[in-house]
Amino acid sequence: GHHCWGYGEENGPSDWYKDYSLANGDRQSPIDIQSEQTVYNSSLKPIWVSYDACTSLSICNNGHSVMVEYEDCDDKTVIRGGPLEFPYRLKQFHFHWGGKDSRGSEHTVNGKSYPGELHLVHWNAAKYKSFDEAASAPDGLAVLGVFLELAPISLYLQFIDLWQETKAQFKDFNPSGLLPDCLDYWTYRGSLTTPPLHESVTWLMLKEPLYLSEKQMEKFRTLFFSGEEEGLRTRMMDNFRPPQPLKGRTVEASFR
Ligand code: 1SD
Ligand code: ZN
Repeated sequence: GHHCWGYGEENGPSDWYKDYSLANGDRQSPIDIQSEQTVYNSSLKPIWVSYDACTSLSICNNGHSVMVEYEDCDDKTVIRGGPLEFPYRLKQFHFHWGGKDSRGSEHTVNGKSYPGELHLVHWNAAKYKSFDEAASAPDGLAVLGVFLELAPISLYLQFIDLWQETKAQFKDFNPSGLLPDCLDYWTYRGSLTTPPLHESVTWLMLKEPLYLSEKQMEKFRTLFFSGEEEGLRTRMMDNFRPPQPLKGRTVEASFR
């Protein structure tokens, strides 16, 4: 495991267990959300997102995705509520997407894939000293997941022209514009969907998708996976892990 995991024929999700035995663990992500098997929990609170005072730092292609990072030195930018006992600070957001619109999301709903999925990654700074410490703790992270769905008209994505850069300054991007109006969600205890696959994530998957145009979906597919020589560079797409076994876990719904 010399950081050589990826999404290719030889280093893709079905090979990850060789370097990361947690790949076969008991609370792995993503999963297929079978809506009939989810359990409505009336005591689940609404998700409360406070992103207004956020400070975005940079946008980068990390070789696996495109990611926007945030300043996370205080509790100005947090998510609360839902099943969460503490406020969780926003660290970064990134995307997963397919080479075709028929695939790309990590979670699926009743077996249906969406063209992509947005992950807003937050950490528990009330209990842990750093993001890295939280990332391997059972209640360390909370990831808010939003499906990407196709629509003829869509919102303006400011960052879409910047992200070819390896790393670019990227100020004043408030990610609340990436959230749908309705914050109904499913929640369950899972893992990072990329190595090291730590079982540290409380997942909050929104029922409502974020709508993007076909043109915007195409824009994702113009990125390259990094670390390869010029001419051999392959387009970044299909950077998703398929659903993993539920292994007895319950998925709770905040809505009926
Ligand atoms: O894929 C991301 C990975 O890039 C990193 O952000 C990690 C958190 O350290 O989270 C995973 S994911 O589970 O949010 N896909
Ligand atoms: Zn992700």
